[in-house]
Amino acid sequence: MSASTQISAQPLSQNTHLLTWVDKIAALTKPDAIHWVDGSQEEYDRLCGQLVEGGTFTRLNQDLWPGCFYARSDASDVARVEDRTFICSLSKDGAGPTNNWVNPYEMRKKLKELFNGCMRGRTMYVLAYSMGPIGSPMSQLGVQLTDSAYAVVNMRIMARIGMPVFAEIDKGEKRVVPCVHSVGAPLESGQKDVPWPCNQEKYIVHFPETREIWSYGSGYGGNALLGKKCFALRIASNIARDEGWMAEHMLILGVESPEGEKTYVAAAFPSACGKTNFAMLIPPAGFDGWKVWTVGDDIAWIKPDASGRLRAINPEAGFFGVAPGTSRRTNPNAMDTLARNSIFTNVALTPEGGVWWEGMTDEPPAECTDWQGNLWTPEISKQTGAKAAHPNSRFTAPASQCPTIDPAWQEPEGVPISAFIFGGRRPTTMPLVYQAFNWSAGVYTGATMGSETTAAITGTVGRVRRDPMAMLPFCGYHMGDYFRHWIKMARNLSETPRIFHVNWFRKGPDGEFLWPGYSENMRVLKWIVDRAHGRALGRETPIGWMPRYEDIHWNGLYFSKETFDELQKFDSAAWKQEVLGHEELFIELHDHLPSELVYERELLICRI
Ligand code: TSX
Ligand code: MN
Repeated sequence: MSASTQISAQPLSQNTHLLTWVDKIAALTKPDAIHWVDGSQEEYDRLCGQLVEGGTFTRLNQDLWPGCFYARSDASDVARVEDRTFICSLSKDGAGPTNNWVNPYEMRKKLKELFNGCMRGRTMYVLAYSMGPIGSPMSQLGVQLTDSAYAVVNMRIMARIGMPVFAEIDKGEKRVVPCVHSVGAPLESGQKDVPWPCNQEKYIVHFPETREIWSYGSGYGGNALLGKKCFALRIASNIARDEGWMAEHMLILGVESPEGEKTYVAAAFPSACGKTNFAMLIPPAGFDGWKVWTVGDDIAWIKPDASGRLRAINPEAGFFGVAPGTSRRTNPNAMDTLARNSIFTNVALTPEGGVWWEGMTDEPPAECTDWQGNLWTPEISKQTGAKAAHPNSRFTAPASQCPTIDPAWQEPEGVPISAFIFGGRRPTTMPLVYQAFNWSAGVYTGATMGSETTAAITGTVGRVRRDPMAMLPFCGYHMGDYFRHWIKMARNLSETPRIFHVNWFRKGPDGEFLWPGYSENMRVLKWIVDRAHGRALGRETPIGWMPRYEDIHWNGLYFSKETFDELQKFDSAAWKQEVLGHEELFIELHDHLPSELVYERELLICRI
């Protein structure tokens, strides 16, 4: 029996592969203790208590925020690190020009150095998780070995974890994705820990062929909660390509008509477009009897069923949402969801033991402690520009608490998808909504989508950044091959979902938004649903089908035909510029680009 086995607390699995691997990683990382995570409420409470004692967590005022905790990260560990994210496929060409590639043999050598003794003085948690409902044929299993209790308690909200997952693993029917995570901050004996241990050197590493994830140096979000971006998108996109399904960076919502007809759509938007707000949309005045149901706000796994229809599951169990801008006015459903049993990271702490962030209320608190632990007041902010909450501060909240969570959100077979929606933040050129002519034209639309850069992303405002299908940072293989996979998916379908492009952010000559957005997006959604069922009219334009003014349900809103026409205007000169912009990405991917997309581009050029 090895030394590591002796310090193991009770293993919760009999799977010999798993036991051997846990021993092997423990021998490498040398933790002081091993804790098999059972996933119970008692264990969660105990871990949160330990995080409070260690200074990572602050227990919020339980009268105001029942079951809620607050954490501040190290100031250098506040977001995903794309330049430290690696796809280590056997061939460089497999990863493509838009991913960082390192030879897997070189990377394994490097990881061995990094992880050697990296958990000294800490506990290694054995965290079994299921992405998707336990037992669903579309679900996938993972085990994350981590020295971060913060990662464990967040993962308990974001995924199904613990005993039922070990039971699933022990059935031996499904492959398990091994994930190793360390904050990279070993403790010498007697050394006092810090509230947010991490390492300046960060590595987020994926091995697509062996389906492995290794993450080093960060405790934050997508770097540390390995079920989310690392597994459910980067590794799952590889599995999906091999098995004929799709792992997409998409929200899923269901539209219910007054007659009780339910239509599900999946939508991809780049960051800062209000994806979570759209996933939790509340219909406006004039839509009595209509309801929008939330299935997921970030990731969709989509697969053809036996009858050739696409069905989707949300592989997650919670929302890891951007806090700033979330309010009673912009997203009351999110506010209700995060009101209890939630974890807040890098927002501001109020003197009453509550949380606050920019945009949460019209009136800021008279004073609070900002995300770095400093005094913040509106006056200080006016003088220095300091934000109370970090722009990428987050809430981690259980999906089950969302007032509009769909009754079918945990259906093992998923929900049927009738339409895909792509979108972006585009001040010009892009109309409010259009429908692509057919599947391959729709794939072209998704492949060329982009968004205006905001200061929060790049520091420069006003340039279009291409983010195909919102997957640029999340596709675990060559983007050109990914487009080909999209094109090929239609072959296995009896009925292809209709594909749409939306833009809530077009501006008029005065620089004002032309469209009120938010709840009013329901009017666009209704046209999309009606088109998907083949019962709404539109007119053919050079870029696709567009609603005429009279094709939109305007009850409850005064919106002039003049403004609508401006919102929907096809600007030939702007589109000539637009297709030139498409070329940038296409040149980069040219040797893997499916010919369908090359032809779609030619057709588009001829039409405009
Ligand atoms: O989330 C947004 N959505 C989708 C909602 C379902 N936002 C916020 C984006 C940042 C995350 C939006 N902002 C939307 C939108 O549809 N539209 C806009 C732009 C906008 C902002 C303010 C107004 C109008 C449009 N204000 C008034 O009309 C008063
Ligand atoms: Mn996302």
